Amino acid sequence: MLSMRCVLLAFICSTSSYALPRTQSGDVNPYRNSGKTKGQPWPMPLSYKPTPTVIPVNDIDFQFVNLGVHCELLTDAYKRYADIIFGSRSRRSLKFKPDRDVAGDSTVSVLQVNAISGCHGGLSIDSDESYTLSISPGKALLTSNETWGAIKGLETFSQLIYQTSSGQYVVNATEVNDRPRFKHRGLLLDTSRHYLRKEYILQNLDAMAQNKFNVFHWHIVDDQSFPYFSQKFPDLSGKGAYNPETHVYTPADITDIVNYAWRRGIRVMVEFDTPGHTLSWGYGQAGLLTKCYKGGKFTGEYGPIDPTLNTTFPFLSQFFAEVAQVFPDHYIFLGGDEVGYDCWQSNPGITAFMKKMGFGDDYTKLEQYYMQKVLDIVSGLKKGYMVWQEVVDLAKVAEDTIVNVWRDKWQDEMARVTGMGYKTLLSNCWYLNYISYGPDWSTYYKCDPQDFPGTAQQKSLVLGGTTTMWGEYVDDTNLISRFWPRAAAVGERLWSDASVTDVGEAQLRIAEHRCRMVKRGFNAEELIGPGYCDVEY
Ligand code: CP6
Repeated sequence: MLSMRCVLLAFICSTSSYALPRTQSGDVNPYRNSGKTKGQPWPMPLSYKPTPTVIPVNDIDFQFVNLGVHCELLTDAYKRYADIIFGSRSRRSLKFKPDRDVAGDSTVSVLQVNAISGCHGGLSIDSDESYTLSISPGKALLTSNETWGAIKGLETFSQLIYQTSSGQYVVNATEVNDRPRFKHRGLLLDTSRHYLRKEYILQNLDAMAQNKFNVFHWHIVDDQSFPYFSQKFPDLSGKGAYNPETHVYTPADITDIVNYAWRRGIRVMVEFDTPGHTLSWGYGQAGLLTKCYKGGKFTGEYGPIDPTLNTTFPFLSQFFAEVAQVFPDHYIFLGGDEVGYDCWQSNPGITAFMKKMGFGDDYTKLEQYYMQKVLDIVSGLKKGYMVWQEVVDLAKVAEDTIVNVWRDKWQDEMARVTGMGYKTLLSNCWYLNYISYGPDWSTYYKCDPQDFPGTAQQKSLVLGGTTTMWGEYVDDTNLISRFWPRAAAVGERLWSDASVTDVGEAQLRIAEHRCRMVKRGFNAEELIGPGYCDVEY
């Protein structure tokens, strides 16, 4: 009896105990994949109604047919998904020959796509990502209000198709009606602690698309290096990058990344974190950072940006004007976290400024003075901004500011920040740069950003969250495997309905989803425990 349960729940048995399931000699290996989870989507759609009817899919000359708007965004996506579903054309050598048990004139050879609008429309936090998918014998139809919904629906369609043991592509007759729970489903990459090459950033965008993330939060510079190539201030990367030739992102690189993301319905939101976390700015921009003093003497060390010099804000105005042009998204992330006061306190010029301004010895007032000026600069550029949580305690930020909670005791912080009336994002429970032995994905899965004490009004201010990969111990060699498939757990939490919380059910699906990622070429690591994927390497 126990062995039968373990045949059906092979993954669960293997996870909870790490012991081999008990079997009788002569039984088949209980780890063998039952195939029951094939063709199930991740993240779970709002409404997903599969039926047992298995329909053959014609992989030889499968076509996408436009019923709605027509544009390159869609034709590009059709080409991409044809390759994802069936492998690249050159590798498709099998003649389409339906298995006997799935044969008939029910074959699906076409996906009709009816996207009503949005071809040239911008991608924003208010873009409509909803879609419906209807698959029945002989007919498959995808509908959406905007092209962005169609892009999401194509991803789901690609996941519903699977191969039988003989290699035949099939899909179950299914009805899907889907839209995200949260508008902002972000993923943060840190390209300062380690430089990440463009090809890995692009690959990560593909993984994001497969998991329906829609914001790439690009923490592009920090204390350790400045890889952003500024046209107005080339010395910033010239002196502040790890290598000014090879370890920089040029305007052309950034355009490539923004366009690649856009085609997948992903916004690129850049972060320039100030006034702390800015040591690398100092090499190429003399006089920007605070000089630290000891015993009346300059120590040779630098602190946060110096808000008291009359060169600081003209520089920042010009710098952010450029950034606003290079990055088309409406939002710029302005950081504002972890500002230490020691260096400011040591500097005689700053002491004099504090006196003149009547700040007493309250350095939060100086931080507030700085932050307010930066926020005003960016508002003046007609951009919106997001900030780390510290900032709302300092400055009068614009009403529509989006605040990212990252510190511990996140439930209290979410209650506090939404209580102040701000739109809020959560990151604290999704630091995927932390690793531990065993299936830790379920802790990410269980964290719900609306799970804090507050009114319905407060909960409605939660726009979603961002999973992070702070880069101290991550470079090109382990970026993908450290993020994936664990980030998929966050992807489902942010996309699927709040009622989708069954870890046992999710475990079967995420194991299959991880295999699907491996099949698409991602080095997505094992996350459940012993087992295997039906994948041709
Ligand atoms: N870098 C920057 C970081 C962190 C932050 N800002 C960070 C520190 C500790 C944890 C998580 C993130 N590495 N610029 C804070 C937002 Cl636990």
